[in-house]
Amino acid sequence: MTSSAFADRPVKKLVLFDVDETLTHARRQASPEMIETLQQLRKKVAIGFVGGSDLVKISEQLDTPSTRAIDAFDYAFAENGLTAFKLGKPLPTQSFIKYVGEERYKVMVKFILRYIADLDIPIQRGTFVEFRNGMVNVSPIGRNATMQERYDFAAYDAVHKVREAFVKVLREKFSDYGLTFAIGGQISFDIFPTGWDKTYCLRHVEDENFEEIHFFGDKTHQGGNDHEIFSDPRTIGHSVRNPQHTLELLRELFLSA
Ligand code: M1P
Repeated sequence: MTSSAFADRPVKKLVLFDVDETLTHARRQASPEMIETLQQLRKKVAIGFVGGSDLVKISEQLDTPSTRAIDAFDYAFAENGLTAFKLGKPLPTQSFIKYVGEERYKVMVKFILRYIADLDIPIQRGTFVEFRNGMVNVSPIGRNATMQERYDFAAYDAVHKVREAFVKVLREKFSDYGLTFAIGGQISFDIFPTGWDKTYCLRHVEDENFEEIHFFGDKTHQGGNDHEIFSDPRTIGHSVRNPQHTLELLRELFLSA
């Protein structure tokens, strides 16, 4: 039995979505077609997003002029669910720095900044480390790269594996920290306590006893930041190529009847 929170939904299922390249193109806004399809879907089932980004960035992508993302979805999970809302109301949270501790964090962040300083890549910009509530995001090019610089870095990284080499070093050097290093987007990777991947958000939905929990994501391969929740026994995983593919699957699986 689900609680009365979703009594108006005829189907007692929850459908969760990754954001970048699943609901929207990377760091872009959702298309009107996607917004409309999600509204239709929400009449049948409960829906939620679970992104690695912080809420500010996800809101830029999923807010519309009339509705905030945290109101348009039943569950809004930023930073893998470390920032969480149910029906527009905040849920309890934990923090990365409390888990790691100031002293250990200082050792790691100094190592990261030195490593970045020694990188020889075509261009570097600014904001190489973004400290968030539930994770730290590290970007070798810097987070304030322009859109074009992002695409160029992603292409360069696909060949030169800058991020892969970086996380390999970090995994070895800080193997006793209990942390996961996950490459999720185009220009960066995330560092969070092991277990605080996207499966973290599932603890916030347990009380609803949904008959099924579906998850749609594009980085579902081993090492991708959708992998754990995609392959978790509590979810039915769907691997998508892009937002258009998500729309096709939603129509086929939920909206055709
Ligand atoms: O797709 C999720 C990722 O989105 C951003 O990655 P990037 O800026 O590298 O494209 C980041 O917010 C990252 O934390 C997140 O996992």
